[in-house]
Amino acid sequence: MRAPGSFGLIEDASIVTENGAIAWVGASAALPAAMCVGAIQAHDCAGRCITPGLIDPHTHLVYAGNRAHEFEMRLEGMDYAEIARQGGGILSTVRATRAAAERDLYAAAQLRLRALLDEGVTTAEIKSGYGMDRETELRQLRVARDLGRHNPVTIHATYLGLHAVPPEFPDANAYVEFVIADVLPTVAAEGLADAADAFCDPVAFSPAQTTRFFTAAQALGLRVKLHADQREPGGGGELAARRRALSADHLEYAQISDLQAMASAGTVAVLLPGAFYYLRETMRPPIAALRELDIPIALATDCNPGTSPTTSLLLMLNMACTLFNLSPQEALAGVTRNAARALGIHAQTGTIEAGKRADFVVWNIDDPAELACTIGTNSCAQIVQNGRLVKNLIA
Ligand code: DI6
Ligand code: FE
Repeated sequence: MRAPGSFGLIEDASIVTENGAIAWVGASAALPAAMCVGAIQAHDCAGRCITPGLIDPHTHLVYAGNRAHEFEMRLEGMDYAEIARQGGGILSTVRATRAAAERDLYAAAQLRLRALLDEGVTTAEIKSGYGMDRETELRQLRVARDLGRHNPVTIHATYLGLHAVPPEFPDANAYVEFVIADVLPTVAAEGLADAADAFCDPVAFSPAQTTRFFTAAQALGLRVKLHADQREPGGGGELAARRRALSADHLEYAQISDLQAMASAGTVAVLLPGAFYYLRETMRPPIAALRELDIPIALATDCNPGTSPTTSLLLMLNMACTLFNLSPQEALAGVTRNAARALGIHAQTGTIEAGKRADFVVWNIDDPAELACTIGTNSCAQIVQNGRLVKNLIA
């Protein structure tokens, strides 16, 4: 996955790892003899296919409760915005998350993380945003950090400060001021997040409010990313690009001006086919223009209880191909090389290259396109994370 445009498959290859990093990769016939001396441990993968460890660059997997009832309501014809107006939606998950003890929140998130990891994920981003009061936001972020400490995965935590306006605030502006004065400084001082995020949408926060929040976050050293142009055009992509955001996510309604700005700023497009599917959205993200402008395309689960209740990143590969017409090669790049870019960690992971972290997955497949062509099939045989064999189904 080193370069765009091809899987870069090497037949009969070897990978040498040392101290958690990749020391060498290439055709076995070219393996330098010097690499094979000393206390080496060899693992024969018997011709299986190896990819970089998968990266899920957009999840909300720390939350309590479920929204099955809203799913039923939507099947009966009510739409997402109407459910939100009646007190459901994001705010119903906020109520459940506020009421949950830290250890219960951890246990619920651990189950979802386990499912993700089992499919070959070695790096995941986790957002807060279902607390909206100081205490619960910090609790969500601590749980995200703890998950990373106790699981074979690198976790990137994101403070989703502007997700919705909680009921105790009179308006969105008052809430933005609270977030900037009372939550953001602690998040930054305690190192609880790597980035800050906002939901820029007519039902959530305006471009002006988002900009104000980004300015405060960046002054504290946080990177930014944005939920942009998901339900209607709103200049989200352009705003993200102007603020040098790592990524603009969703983008179904992004306009050409958004994409041009993203292309010049190097902002990654993170597409979320699970939310597109679950909401029965019909406007597809502007794939042709993204390709034309050479904007890196990443894919993520958006794992959340309301609009993308999935823990399968492999399913997103299939959906990105069937729903958005990505090629299997583009889909795999979306959860490896480009997903790393969306988190600003492409120097450390996302491809199998010397010097990068030894994160890779051994699959029971012959052709890497199989990862995208199957539905609900987990062919993951082994996972190496940070140089350690953390899953092994090969006898
Ligand atoms: N966009 C989304 O898709 C999720 N959050 C956001 O800003 C939806 C979250 C939810 O409905 O609980
Ligand atoms: Fe999201």
